[in-house]
Amino acid sequence: MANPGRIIAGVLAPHPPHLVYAENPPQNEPRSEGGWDVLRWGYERLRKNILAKKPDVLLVHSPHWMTYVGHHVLGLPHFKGLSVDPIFPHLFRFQYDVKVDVDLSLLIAEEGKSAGMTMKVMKNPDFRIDYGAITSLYLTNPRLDIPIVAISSNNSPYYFSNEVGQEEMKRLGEVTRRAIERSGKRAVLLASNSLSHRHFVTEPEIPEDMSHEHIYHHGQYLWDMEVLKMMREGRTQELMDILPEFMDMAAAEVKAGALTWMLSALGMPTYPAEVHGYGSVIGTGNAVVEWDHEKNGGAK
Ligand code: 2X7
Ligand code: FE2
Repeated sequence: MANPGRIIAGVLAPHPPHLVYAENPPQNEPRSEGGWDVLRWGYERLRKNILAKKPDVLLVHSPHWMTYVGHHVLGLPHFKGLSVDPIFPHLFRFQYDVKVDVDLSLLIAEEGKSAGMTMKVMKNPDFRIDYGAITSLYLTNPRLDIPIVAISSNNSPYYFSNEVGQEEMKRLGEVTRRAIERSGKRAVLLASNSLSHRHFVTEPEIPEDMSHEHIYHHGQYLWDMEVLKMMREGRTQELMDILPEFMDMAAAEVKAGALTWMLSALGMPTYPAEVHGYGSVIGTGNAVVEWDHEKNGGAK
């Protein structure tokens, strides 16, 4: 067999569209005066590490592509269009043009089916990729020139329970790892999730006016810090155990499953993760966190 594929890094890659808006890329229509700098510097540091590894493919699991029946993957080689945040269309109207690693998408669908899961391959050429996926992908690789695999968030945590949803995402993580091994590719996994998710309901006149930006309340901050401590100390199994409580107490966006999917694919790493940045966006807690799987011996 040729070289088996491997996961070279996992990333907690939050997707507030505000971070793209603040960067003023030519693909995004609205213009800004900046903002949320510490988080954006965190992405800058992450990007240096990730791009130096020369990944073949970036996989992203996003809560804003929610599917009620099973897990969906993109199944056409090329998607181009306008991604719009329905809540913040005045901040994010982004023209994207991405290539998809269809071979890997199909392997994930095949492995999922073999494991008894419901999988669907998205072949609608007019399908609009959600802003969560595009934001995490853009902030990790602004050139958007590395092929992607986008995976939907199955609704099970909301329809059934946190625990049922988490078990489903763990299985999806194992399936994804097996598919990557078969693919022969060097893969980076992006878990497109914020942490605590209580947010403001009134936007300042200037959205990037940082005098209005702070965590929603102290309890949300304490939860975020506890979770980040566990990541930095390599206590991911313990993190999995408290995650359902975190979801309820902090309305955490990890409920949608991306973090569980990614850590499961990595085999619940025990080495320390690196936190590149933490900051609030409309009051929600967001951290850019990297698991360097290759450096830590996770990718043989
Ligand atoms: O989707 C989001 C998010 N997760 C966090 C903050 C702001 C906007 O959108
Ligand atoms: Fe979100």
